[in-house]
Amino acid sequence: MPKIDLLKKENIREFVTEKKTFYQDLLGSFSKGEKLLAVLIDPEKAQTESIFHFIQLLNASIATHIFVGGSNVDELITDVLVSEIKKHTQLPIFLFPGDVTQITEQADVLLFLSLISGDNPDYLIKKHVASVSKLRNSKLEVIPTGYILIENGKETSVQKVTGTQPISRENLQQIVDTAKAGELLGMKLIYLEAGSGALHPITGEIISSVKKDLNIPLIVGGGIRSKSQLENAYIFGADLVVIGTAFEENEAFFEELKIKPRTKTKE
Ligand code: 1GP
Repeated sequence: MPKIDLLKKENIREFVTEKKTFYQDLLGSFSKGEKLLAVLIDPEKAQTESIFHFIQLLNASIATHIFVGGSNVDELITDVLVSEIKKHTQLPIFLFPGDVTQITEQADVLLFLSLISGDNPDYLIKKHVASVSKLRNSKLEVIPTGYILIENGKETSVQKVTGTQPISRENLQQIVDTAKAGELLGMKLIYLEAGSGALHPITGEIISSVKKDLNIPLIVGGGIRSKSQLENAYIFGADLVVIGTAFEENEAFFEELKIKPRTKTKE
């Protein structure tokens, strides 16, 4: 293997300017067993004018990431909202888009979601192809993410918008195999989604079964409304938890969560 002379000026510059990607940061946290929390902001529900107060609470909380996305929003709204959020926080902003129209350069990362629990080609490849003209010269960091919708007791907007059926909560093997297929296809993250406002969050049994079989980080979201549900998701193996509705409906929830989510996973 050729040796790199670290004392050579050109090599030093290369070494110093190499910036870690957001995905490398995630992997670093996961390898240390750190637990991460993303607050989801839906541009359809958030008011750009009053977002400052919400972001202040968020900054003072245990949140480590901000996700922005929703089922029905256009580019302009998302663009304005993300640039406003960015003015008030240092936290990384990840796009969690419901559609190509929500891709904006203002964010740091694009979760390039494939809805692998469903069979709608639009959400498996067509929307991705349609987004390439926006992404070809983009500075956004794109992270391919396997998105798996699991039945939660009521119909969710993802289900309605995509016209796909979620996987039954009872069908554990199907869920585990779908997540593994996502990893084998080269996806960098798996997101287990119960749906916004879900009646039942993803169960501990599902989280731990998927986690056991997976070599990439696991995101869990949908219907998490209490500190104990959040802790439960971490204990069973979620690396990053996403919460939206609970913060939207009750800002005091930021206060209730004042514990550091840096606990180790149950072995
Ligand atoms: C939805 O997983 C996220 O896509 C968050 O769900 O709004 O129920 O927290 P909640």
